[in-house]
Amino acid sequence: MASPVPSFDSLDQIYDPTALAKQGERYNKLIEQFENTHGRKAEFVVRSPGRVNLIGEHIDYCGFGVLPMAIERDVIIVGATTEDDTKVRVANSNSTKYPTREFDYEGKEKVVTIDSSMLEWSNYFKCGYKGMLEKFQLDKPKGLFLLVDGTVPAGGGLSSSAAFVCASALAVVTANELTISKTELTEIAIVAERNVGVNSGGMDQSASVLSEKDYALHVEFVPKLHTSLVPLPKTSPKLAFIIANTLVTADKFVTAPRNYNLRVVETRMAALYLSKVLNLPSVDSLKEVYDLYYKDSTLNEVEKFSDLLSKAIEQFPSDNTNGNGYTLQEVSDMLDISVNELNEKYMTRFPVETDYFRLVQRTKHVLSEASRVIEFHKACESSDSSLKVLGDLMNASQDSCRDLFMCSCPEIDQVCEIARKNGSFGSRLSGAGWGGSTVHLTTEDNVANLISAIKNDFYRKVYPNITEEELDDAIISTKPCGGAARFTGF
Ligand code: NG1
Repeated sequence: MASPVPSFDSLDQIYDPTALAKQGERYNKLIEQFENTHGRKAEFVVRSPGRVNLIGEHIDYCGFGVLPMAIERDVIIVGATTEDDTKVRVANSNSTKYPTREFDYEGKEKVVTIDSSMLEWSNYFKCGYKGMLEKFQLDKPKGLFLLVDGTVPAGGGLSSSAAFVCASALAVVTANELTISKTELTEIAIVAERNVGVNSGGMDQSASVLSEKDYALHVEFVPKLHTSLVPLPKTSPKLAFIIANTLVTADKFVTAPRNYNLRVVETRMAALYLSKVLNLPSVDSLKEVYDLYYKDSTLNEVEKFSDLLSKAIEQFPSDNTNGNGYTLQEVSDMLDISVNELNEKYMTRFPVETDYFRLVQRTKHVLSEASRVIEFHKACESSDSSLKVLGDLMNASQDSCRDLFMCSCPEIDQVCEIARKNGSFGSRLSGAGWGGSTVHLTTEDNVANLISAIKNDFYRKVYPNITEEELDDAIISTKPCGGAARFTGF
Protein backbone atom coordinates (compact mmCIF):
# COMPACT_ATOMS: atom_id res chain seq x y z
CA MET A 1 0.00 0.00 0.00
CA ALA A 2 1.45 3.36 -1.03
CA SER A 3 2.15 5.60 1.94
CA PRO A 4 -0.44 8.28 2.67
CA VAL A 5 0.45 11.95 3.16
CA PRO A 6 1.28 12.19 6.89
CA SER A 7 -0.47 14.31 9.50
CA PHE A 8 1.53 15.77 12.37
CA ASP A 9 0.16 17.31 15.53
CA SER A 10 3.40 18.81 16.72
CA LEU A 11 5.86 21.08 14.96
CA ASP A 12 8.88 19.14 16.22
CA GLN A 13 7.83 16.33 13.90
CA ILE A 14 8.45 18.74 11.03
CA TYR A 15 11.15 21.23 11.95
CA ASP A 16 14.59 21.19 13.55
CA PRO A 17 14.57 21.93 17.31
CA THR A 18 16.43 25.19 16.67
CA ALA A 19 13.57 26.47 14.49
CA LEU A 20 10.63 25.53 16.73
CA ALA A 21 10.09 28.83 18.51
CA LYS A 22 10.11 30.82 15.27
CA GLN A 23 7.85 28.37 13.46
CA GLY A 24 5.41 28.24 16.38
CA GLU A 25 5.07 32.00 16.22
CA ARG A 26 4.63 31.88 12.45
CA TYR A 27 1.83 29.29 12.61
CA ASN A 28 -0.01 31.15 15.37
CA LYS A 29 0.21 34.41 13.47
CA LEU A 30 -1.11 32.80 10.32
CA ILE A 31 -4.11 31.24 12.02
CA GLU A 32 -4.93 34.64 13.46
CA GLN A 33 -4.44 36.35 10.10
CA PHE A 34 -6.65 33.71 8.47
CA GLU A 35 -9.48 34.45 10.90
CA ASN A 36 -9.14 38.18 10.39
CA THR A 37 -9.05 37.87 6.61
CA HIS A 38 -11.86 35.39 6.11
CA GLY A 39 -13.95 35.95 9.25
CA ARG A 40 -14.10 32.25 10.11
CA LYS A 41 -12.16 29.60 11.98
CA ALA A 42 -9.36 27.72 10.28
CA GLU A 43 -10.24 24.07 9.61
CA PHE A 44 -7.00 22.71 8.22
CA VAL A 45 -3.32 23.52 7.72
CA VAL A 46 -1.03 21.91 5.16
CA ARG A 47 2.60 22.50 4.27
CA SER A 48 4.97 21.51 1.51
CA PRO A 49 8.67 22.40 1.47
CA GLY A 50 11.12 23.82 -1.04
CA ARG A 51 14.20 21.84 -1.89
CA VAL A 52 17.84 22.23 -2.60
CA ASN A 53 19.27 20.01 -5.27
CA LEU A 54 22.57 18.53 -4.10
CA ILE A 55 23.47 17.15 -7.51
CA GLY A 56 21.81 16.24 -10.81
CA GLU A 57 20.94 19.46 -12.63
CA HIS A 58 18.77 19.60 -15.74
CA ILE A 59 18.64 15.87 -16.12
CA ASP A 60 15.25 15.05 -14.58
CA TYR A 61 13.47 15.96 -17.81
CA CYS A 62 15.89 13.68 -19.68
CA GLY A 63 14.67 10.81 -17.48
CA PHE A 64 17.78 10.53 -15.27
CA GLY A 65 17.82 10.37 -11.48
CA VAL A 66 18.60 13.40 -9.29
CA LEU A 67 19.57 13.90 -5.66
CA PRO A 68 17.82 16.76 -3.84
CA MET A 69 16.75 17.21 -0.22
CA ALA A 70 13.77 19.08 1.18
CA ILE A 71 14.53 22.16 3.28
CA GLU A 72 12.75 23.94 6.11
CA ARG A 73 11.64 26.80 3.90
CA ASP A 74 8.10 25.95 2.85
CA VAL A 75 4.61 26.98 1.79
CA ILE A 76 1.86 26.73 4.39
CA ILE A 77 -1.81 26.95 3.46
CA VAL A 78 -4.42 27.55 6.13
CA GLY A 79 -7.96 26.83 4.98
CA ALA A 80 -11.65 26.46 5.68
CA THR A 81 -14.49 25.17 3.49
CA THR A 82 -18.08 26.01 2.69
CA GLU A 83 -20.85 23.93 1.12
CA ASP A 84 -22.70 27.11 0.08
CA ASP A 85 -20.76 27.69 -3.13
CA THR A 86 -17.81 26.38 -5.17
CA LYS A 87 -15.81 29.62 -5.07
CA VAL A 88 -12.14 29.75 -4.15
CA ARG A 89 -10.88 32.80 -2.27
CA VAL A 90 -7.13 32.68 -1.98
CA ALA A 91 -5.30 35.29 0.09
CA ASN A 92 -1.59 35.61 0.80
CA SER A 93 0.11 36.68 4.02
CA ASN A 94 1.98 39.18 1.84
CA SER A 95 -1.10 40.81 0.35
CA THR A 96 0.78 43.79 -1.05
CA LYS A 97 2.87 41.63 -3.33
CA TYR A 98 0.27 38.92 -3.85
CA PRO A 99 -3.26 40.40 -3.77
CA THR A 100 -6.26 38.24 -2.89
CA ARG A 101 -7.86 36.39 -5.80
CA GLU A 102 -11.22 34.74 -6.31
CA PHE A 103 -12.24 32.29 -8.94
CA ASP A 104 -14.96 29.73 -9.40
CA TYR A 105 -15.07 26.11 -10.40
CA GLU A 106 -16.10 26.04 -14.05
CA GLY A 107 -17.59 22.56 -14.12
CA LYS A 108 -16.24 19.06 -14.60
CA GLU A 109 -15.26 19.58 -18.22
CA LYS A 110 -13.05 22.60 -17.66
CA VAL A 111 -12.39 22.68 -13.92
CA VAL A 112 -10.66 26.06 -14.12
CA THR A 113 -8.86 28.06 -16.79
CA ILE A 114 -5.20 28.99 -16.26
CA ASP A 115 -3.86 31.83 -18.37
CA SER A 116 -0.21 30.83 -18.68
CA SER A 117 0.61 33.97 -20.69
CA MET A 118 0.45 35.94 -17.45
CA LEU A 119 2.81 35.88 -14.51
CA GLU A 120 0.16 35.59 -11.79
CA TRP A 121 0.79 34.16 -8.33
CA SER A 122 -2.57 32.44 -8.01
CA ASN A 123 -1.87 30.39 -11.17
CA TYR A 124 0.24 28.08 -9.02
CA PHE A 125 -2.68 27.49 -6.72
CA LYS A 126 -4.90 26.85 -9.73
CA CYS A 127 -2.45 24.20 -10.97
CA GLY A 128 -2.85 22.20 -7.77
CA TYR A 129 -6.61 22.79 -7.74
CA LYS A 130 -7.04 21.73 -11.34
CA GLY A 131 -4.81 18.67 -10.97
CA MET A 132 -6.80 17.39 -8.00
CA LEU A 133 -10.27 18.11 -9.32
CA GLU A 134 -9.43 16.45 -12.62
CA LYS A 135 -8.16 13.39 -10.81
CA PHE A 136 -11.18 13.04 -8.54
CA GLN A 137 -13.78 14.25 -11.07
CA LEU A 138 -15.78 15.99 -8.34
CA ASP A 139 -19.28 17.23 -9.22
CA LYS A 140 -19.35 19.91 -6.61
CA PRO A 141 -16.06 20.69 -4.91
CA LYS A 142 -16.31 22.64 -1.66
CA GLY A 143 -15.93 26.39 -1.70
CA LEU A 144 -12.60 27.40 -0.20
CA PHE A 145 -11.22 30.15 2.01
CA LEU A 146 -7.43 30.06 2.01
CA LEU A 147 -4.41 31.89 3.31
CA VAL A 148 -1.00 31.13 1.80
CA ASP A 149 2.35 31.86 3.41
CA GLY A 150 5.66 31.07 1.75
CA THR A 151 9.22 31.25 3.04
CA VAL A 152 10.86 29.81 -0.08
CA PRO A 153 12.22 32.82 -1.99
CA ALA A 154 10.51 33.14 -5.38
CA GLY A 155 12.91 32.62 -8.29
CA GLY A 156 15.60 31.55 -5.83
CA GLY A 157 16.22 28.07 -7.26
CA LEU A 158 14.68 26.42 -4.20
CA SER A 159 11.43 25.40 -5.86
CA SER A 160 9.01 27.86 -4.44
CA SER A 161 6.69 27.00 -7.30
CA ALA A 162 6.66 23.26 -6.63
CA ALA A 163 6.22 23.85 -2.90
CA PHE A 164 3.20 26.03 -3.70
CA VAL A 165 1.67 23.63 -6.23
CA CYS A 166 2.12 20.63 -3.93
CA ALA A 167 0.71 22.49 -0.92
CA SER A 168 -2.23 23.68 -3.05
CA ALA A 169 -3.02 20.18 -4.28
CA LEU A 170 -2.84 18.89 -0.72
CA ALA A 171 -5.11 21.71 0.51
CA VAL A 172 -7.75 20.78 -2.08
CA VAL A 173 -7.58 17.09 -1.16
CA THR A 174 -7.79 17.88 2.54
CA ALA A 175 -10.67 20.32 2.10
CA ASN A 176 -12.70 17.81 0.12
CA GLU A 177 -11.87 14.95 2.50
CA LEU A 178 -10.26 12.84 -0.22
CA THR A 179 -7.56 10.22 0.24
CA ILE A 180 -4.34 10.33 -1.70
CA SER A 181 -0.95 8.66 -1.47
CA LYS A 182 2.29 10.63 -1.48
CA THR A 183 3.21 9.17 -4.86
CA GLU A 184 -0.14 10.12 -6.41
CA LEU A 185 0.15 13.63 -5.01
CA THR A 186 3.64 13.94 -6.52
CA GLU A 187 2.63 12.63 -9.92
CA ILE A 188 -0.37 14.93 -10.12
CA ALA A 189 1.66 17.95 -9.03
CA ILE A 190 4.32 17.24 -11.68
CA VAL A 191 1.77 17.28 -14.49
CA ALA A 192 -0.26 20.10 -12.95
CA GLU A 193 2.66 22.52 -12.71
CA ARG A 194 3.15 22.36 -16.49
CA ASN A 195 -0.09 24.38 -16.76
CA VAL A 196 1.84 27.53 -15.89
CA GLY A 197 3.78 27.22 -19.14
CA VAL A 198 7.09 25.67 -18.07
CA ASN A 199 7.88 22.21 -19.36
CA SER A 200 9.27 21.14 -16.01
CA GLY A 201 10.76 17.85 -14.88
CA GLY A 202 9.65 16.08 -11.71
CA MET A 203 12.46 16.61 -9.24
CA ASP A 204 10.96 19.45 -7.25
CA GLN A 205 7.55 17.99 -6.63
CA SER A 206 9.12 14.63 -5.69
CA ALA A 207 11.43 16.28 -3.17
CA SER A 208 8.62 18.46 -1.84
CA VAL A 209 6.31 15.52 -1.18
CA LEU A 210 8.44 12.39 -0.76
CA SER A 211 11.33 13.63 1.39
CA GLU A 212 11.84 12.44 4.95
CA LYS A 213 13.46 14.34 7.79
CA ASP A 214 17.26 13.74 8.04
CA TYR A 215 17.64 12.17 4.57
CA ALA A 216 18.45 13.37 1.08
CA LEU A 217 16.44 11.74 -1.68
CA HIS A 218 17.52 9.88 -4.80
CA VAL A 219 14.66 10.38 -7.23
CA GLU A 220 14.37 8.20 -10.32
CA PHE A 221 11.70 8.70 -12.94
CA VAL A 222 12.02 5.76 -15.32
CA PRO A 223 10.36 3.25 -15.68
CA LYS A 224 8.28 4.90 -12.94
CA LEU A 225 8.73 7.41 -10.16
CA HIS A 226 10.88 5.79 -7.50
CA THR A 227 12.65 7.39 -4.55
CA SER A 228 15.25 6.08 -2.13
CA LEU A 229 16.21 7.81 1.08
CA VAL A 230 19.90 8.70 1.10
CA PRO A 231 21.61 8.99 4.48
CA LEU A 232 24.14 11.79 4.55
CA PRO A 233 27.58 10.44 5.49
CA LYS A 234 28.49 10.57 9.17
CA THR A 235 31.76 12.43 8.87
CA SER A 236 33.84 13.89 11.64
CA PRO A 237 33.50 16.85 11.92
CA LYS A 238 29.86 16.60 10.78
CA LEU A 239 29.01 17.83 7.31
CA ALA A 240 26.74 20.80 6.72
CA PHE A 241 25.11 22.44 3.72
CA ILE A 242 24.89 26.18 3.21
CA ILE A 243 22.48 27.70 0.72
CA ALA A 244 23.33 31.14 -0.61
CA ASN A 245 20.85 32.88 -2.85
CA THR A 246 22.63 35.10 -5.37
CA LEU A 247 19.55 37.36 -5.33
CA VAL A 248 19.62 37.34 -9.11
CA THR A 249 16.01 36.52 -9.84
CA ALA A 250 15.84 33.75 -12.33
CA ASP A 251 12.32 33.76 -13.56
CA LYS A 252 12.01 30.48 -15.40
CA PHE A 253 8.65 31.48 -16.76
CA VAL A 254 9.85 34.70 -18.38
CA THR A 255 13.11 33.33 -19.79
CA ALA A 256 11.81 29.86 -20.63
CA PRO A 257 11.97 30.20 -24.44
CA ARG A 258 15.69 31.03 -24.32
CA ASN A 259 16.67 29.00 -21.30
CA TYR A 260 14.72 26.22 -19.67
CA ASN A 261 12.36 25.15 -22.45
CA LEU A 262 15.14 25.46 -25.03
CA ARG A 263 17.32 23.08 -23.00
CA VAL A 264 14.46 20.58 -22.88
CA VAL A 265 14.16 20.77 -26.67
CA GLU A 266 17.92 20.47 -27.23
CA THR A 267 18.20 17.34 -25.09
CA ARG A 268 15.24 15.78 -26.90
CA MET A 269 16.68 16.53 -30.30
CA ALA A 270 20.00 15.03 -29.15
CA ALA A 271 18.21 11.88 -27.95
CA LEU A 272 16.38 11.48 -31.23
CA TYR A 273 19.57 11.94 -33.20
CA LEU A 274 21.53 9.44 -31.09
CA SER A 275 18.76 6.85 -31.27
CA LYS A 276 18.89 7.21 -35.03
CA VAL A 277 22.66 6.90 -35.47
CA LEU A 278 22.97 4.14 -32.88
CA ASN A 279 20.27 2.16 -34.72
CA LEU A 280 17.81 2.19 -31.84
CA PRO A 281 14.06 2.72 -32.05
CA SER A 282 13.34 6.48 -32.21
CA VAL A 283 13.16 7.85 -28.69
CA ASP A 284 12.76 11.22 -27.13
CA SER A 285 14.93 11.15 -24.00
CA LEU A 286 18.60 10.47 -23.36
CA LYS A 287 17.61 8.01 -20.63
CA GLU A 288 15.75 5.91 -23.19
CA VAL A 289 18.82 5.97 -25.44
CA TYR A 290 20.93 4.81 -22.50
CA ASP A 291 18.49 2.06 -21.49
CA LEU A 292 18.04 0.73 -25.01
CA TYR A 293 21.69 0.84 -25.94
CA TYR A 294 22.83 -1.00 -22.79
CA LYS A 295 19.89 -3.40 -22.54
CA ASP A 296 22.13 -6.47 -22.42
CA SER A 297 25.33 -4.85 -21.22
CA THR A 298 27.37 -6.05 -18.27
CA LEU A 299 29.07 -2.68 -17.75
CA ASN A 300 28.28 -0.88 -14.49
CA GLU A 301 26.33 2.38 -14.62
CA VAL A 302 29.28 4.72 -14.50
CA GLU A 303 31.05 2.73 -17.24
CA LYS A 304 27.93 2.88 -19.40
CA PHE A 305 27.77 6.66 -19.07
CA SER A 306 31.38 7.09 -20.00
CA ASP A 307 31.03 4.70 -22.95
CA LEU A 308 27.88 6.44 -24.23
CA LEU A 309 29.52 9.81 -23.85
CA SER A 310 32.44 8.89 -26.08
CA LYS A 311 30.15 7.19 -28.63
CA ALA A 312 27.91 10.26 -28.70
CA ILE A 313 30.81 12.62 -29.29
CA GLU A 314 32.00 10.47 -32.23
CA GLN A 315 28.53 10.46 -33.74
CA PHE A 316 27.69 14.16 -33.77
CA PRO A 317 28.74 15.92 -37.01
CA SER A 318 30.71 19.15 -36.78
CA ASP A 319 28.56 22.27 -37.07
CA ASN A 320 29.10 25.28 -39.32
CA THR A 321 29.12 27.77 -36.48
CA ASN A 322 32.52 27.28 -34.87
CA GLY A 323 31.19 25.01 -32.19
CA ASN A 324 28.24 27.24 -31.37
CA GLY A 325 25.74 24.55 -32.22
CA TYR A 326 23.52 23.58 -35.12
CA THR A 327 21.09 25.78 -36.96
CA LEU A 328 17.50 24.56 -37.21
CA GLN A 329 18.19 23.60 -40.82
CA GLU A 330 21.19 21.53 -39.74
CA VAL A 331 19.10 19.80 -37.09
CA SER A 332 16.44 19.14 -39.69
CA ASP A 333 19.05 17.50 -41.96
CA MET A 334 20.49 15.45 -39.10
CA LEU A 335 17.12 14.17 -37.96
CA ASP A 336 15.64 13.95 -41.43
CA ILE A 337 12.60 15.89 -40.26
CA SER A 338 11.43 19.06 -42.00
CA VAL A 339 11.83 22.41 -40.26
CA ASN A 340 8.03 22.69 -40.10
CA GLU A 341 7.72 19.34 -38.43
CA LEU A 342 10.47 20.24 -35.97
CA ASN A 343 8.62 23.39 -35.07
CA GLU A 344 5.41 21.46 -34.66
CA LYS A 345 7.00 18.64 -32.64
CA TYR A 346 9.21 20.59 -30.27
CA MET A 347 8.38 24.25 -30.25
CA THR A 348 4.64 24.75 -30.39
CA ARG A 349 3.30 24.04 -26.90
CA PHE A 350 6.42 25.53 -25.31
CA PRO A 351 7.91 28.07 -27.77
CA VAL A 352 11.68 28.55 -27.95
CA GLU A 353 13.89 31.39 -29.18
CA THR A 354 17.37 30.62 -30.45
CA ASP A 355 19.66 30.69 -33.47
CA TYR A 356 21.60 27.58 -32.51
CA PHE A 357 20.86 24.26 -30.92
CA ARG A 358 23.85 23.09 -28.86
CA LEU A 359 23.21 19.37 -28.92
CA VAL A 360 26.79 18.24 -28.28
CA GLN A 361 27.37 20.41 -25.22
CA ARG A 362 23.98 19.50 -23.74
CA THR A 363 24.54 15.78 -24.26
CA LYS A 364 27.97 15.97 -22.63
CA HIS A 365 26.49 17.71 -19.61
CA VAL A 366 23.51 15.39 -19.22
CA LEU A 367 25.46 12.13 -19.46
CA SER A 368 28.29 13.24 -17.19
CA GLU A 369 25.88 14.76 -14.64
CA ALA A 370 23.75 11.61 -14.55
CA SER A 371 26.90 9.63 -13.84
CA ARG A 372 27.87 12.03 -11.04
CA VAL A 373 24.51 11.46 -9.35
CA ILE A 374 25.19 7.71 -9.23
CA GLU A 375 28.66 8.34 -7.83
CA PHE A 376 27.36 10.82 -5.25
CA HIS A 377 24.71 8.37 -4.06
CA LYS A 378 27.31 5.61 -3.75
CA ALA A 379 29.65 7.89 -1.85
CA CYS A 380 26.87 8.79 0.62
CA GLU A 381 26.28 5.13 1.32
CA SER A 382 29.88 4.09 1.60
CA SER A 383 31.34 3.88 5.10
CA ASP A 384 34.64 5.49 4.13
CA SER A 385 33.25 8.34 2.01
CA SER A 386 34.96 11.67 2.40
CA LEU A 387 33.78 15.21 2.02
CA LYS A 388 36.38 15.61 -0.70
CA VAL A 389 34.78 12.92 -2.87
CA LEU A 390 31.33 14.51 -2.53
CA GLY A 391 32.71 18.01 -2.96
CA ASP A 392 34.67 17.15 -6.09
CA LEU A 393 31.50 15.79 -7.68
CA MET A 394 29.64 18.99 -6.81
CA ASN A 395 32.43 21.15 -8.23
CA ALA A 396 32.51 19.11 -11.44
CA SER A 397 28.75 19.55 -11.71
CA GLN A 398 29.11 23.32 -11.42
CA ASP A 399 31.80 23.40 -14.14
CA SER A 400 29.57 21.41 -16.44
CA CYS A 401 26.51 23.59 -15.73
CA ARG A 402 28.57 26.69 -16.45
CA ASP A 403 30.48 25.57 -19.53
CA LEU A 404 28.32 22.97 -21.22
CA PHE A 405 24.76 23.60 -20.13
CA MET A 406 25.35 27.34 -19.85
CA CYS A 407 22.93 27.77 -16.96
CA SER A 408 25.23 29.52 -14.49
CA CYS A 409 25.75 33.31 -14.25
CA PRO A 410 28.62 35.53 -13.03
CA GLU A 411 27.14 35.91 -9.53
CA ILE A 412 26.83 32.13 -9.09
CA ASP A 413 30.42 31.64 -10.27
CA GLN A 414 31.60 34.32 -7.88
CA VAL A 415 29.82 32.90 -4.81
CA CYS A 416 31.17 29.42 -5.59
CA GLU A 417 34.70 30.72 -5.89
CA ILE A 418 34.51 32.63 -2.60
CA ALA A 419 33.03 29.60 -0.86
CA ARG A 420 35.73 27.23 -2.11
CA LYS A 421 38.38 29.60 -0.79
CA ASN A 422 36.68 29.54 2.61
CA GLY A 423 36.29 25.89 3.41
CA SER A 424 33.63 24.65 1.02
CA PHE A 425 34.46 21.20 -0.32
CA GLY A 426 31.97 21.56 -3.15
CA SER A 427 29.99 24.52 -4.45
CA ARG A 428 27.44 24.64 -7.19
CA LEU A 429 24.25 26.22 -8.43
CA SER A 430 21.08 24.51 -7.35
CA GLY A 431 17.92 24.36 -9.42
CA ALA A 432 17.48 25.74 -12.88
CA GLY A 433 20.29 28.30 -12.53
CA TRP A 434 20.75 31.58 -14.44
CA GLY A 435 20.59 33.14 -10.98
CA GLY A 436 18.88 31.80 -7.88
CA SER A 437 20.62 29.76 -5.23
CA THR A 438 23.93 28.03 -4.73
CA VAL A 439 24.69 25.12 -2.39
CA HIS A 440 27.94 24.52 -0.53
CA LEU A 441 29.24 21.50 1.31
CA THR A 442 31.26 22.22 4.41
CA THR A 443 31.70 21.02 8.00
CA GLU A 444 29.52 22.14 10.91
CA ASP A 445 32.49 23.82 12.58
CA ASN A 446 33.07 25.97 9.49
CA VAL A 447 29.48 27.15 8.95
CA ALA A 448 29.86 30.51 10.68
CA ASN A 449 33.14 31.26 8.94
CA LEU A 450 31.79 30.37 5.49
CA ILE A 451 28.61 32.39 5.96
CA SER A 452 30.56 35.40 7.10
CA ALA A 453 33.00 35.15 4.17
CA ILE A 454 30.17 35.04 1.64
CA LYS A 455 28.41 37.93 3.37
CA ASN A 456 31.52 40.10 3.29
CA ASP A 457 33.04 39.16 -0.03
CA PHE A 458 29.87 38.77 -2.04
CA TYR A 459 26.68 40.30 -0.62
CA ARG A 460 28.13 43.45 0.95
CA LYS A 461 30.16 44.16 -2.19
CA VAL A 462 27.56 43.33 -4.83
CA TYR A 463 24.58 44.68 -2.85
CA PRO A 464 26.05 47.51 -0.70
CA ASN A 465 22.58 48.51 0.55
CA ILE A 466 21.57 45.06 1.70
CA THR A 467 20.06 45.00 5.20
CA GLU A 468 21.05 42.54 7.94
CA GLU A 469 17.61 40.99 7.72
CA GLU A 470 17.91 40.48 3.96
CA LEU A 471 21.33 38.96 4.48
CA ASP A 472 20.07 36.47 7.04
CA ASP A 473 17.37 35.48 4.63
CA ALA A 474 19.74 35.12 1.67
CA ILE A 475 22.23 32.76 3.24
CA ILE A 476 21.25 29.88 5.47
CA SER A 477 22.59 26.67 6.85
CA THR A 478 20.11 23.87 6.29
CA LYS A 479 19.30 20.29 7.23
CA PRO A 480 17.20 17.76 5.34
CA CYS A 481 13.55 18.23 6.26
CA GLY A 482 10.40 16.12 5.80
CA GLY A 483 8.01 16.43 2.83
CA ALA A 484 4.40 17.58 2.44
CA ALA A 485 2.16 17.05 5.47
CA ARG A 486 -1.00 18.13 7.22
CA PHE A 487 -0.58 19.91 10.53
CA THR A 488 -3.34 19.23 13.02
CA GLY A 489 -1.88 20.72 16.20
CA PHE A 490 -3.59 24.12 16.17
P1 NG1 B 1 13.79 25.15 -10.24
O1 NG1 B 1 13.69 26.22 -11.25
O2 NG1 B 1 14.91 25.31 -9.36
O3 NG1 B 1 12.50 24.98 -9.51
C1 NG1 B 1 13.86 23.51 -12.37
C2 NG1 B 1 12.86 22.40 -12.61
C3 NG1 B 1 13.41 21.04 -12.15
C4 NG1 B 1 14.77 20.79 -12.76
C5 NG1 B 1 15.68 22.00 -12.46
C6 NG1 B 1 17.04 21.87 -13.09
C7 NG1 B 1 10.53 23.15 -12.40
C8 NG1 B 1 9.35 23.26 -11.53
N1 NG1 B 1 11.64 22.65 -11.87
O4 NG1 B 1 14.02 23.74 -11.01
O5 NG1 B 1 12.50 20.01 -12.50
O6 NG1 B 1 14.69 20.52 -14.12
O7 NG1 B 1 15.12 23.20 -12.93
O8 NG1 B 1 17.70 20.75 -12.61
O9 NG1 B 1 10.49 23.52 -13.57
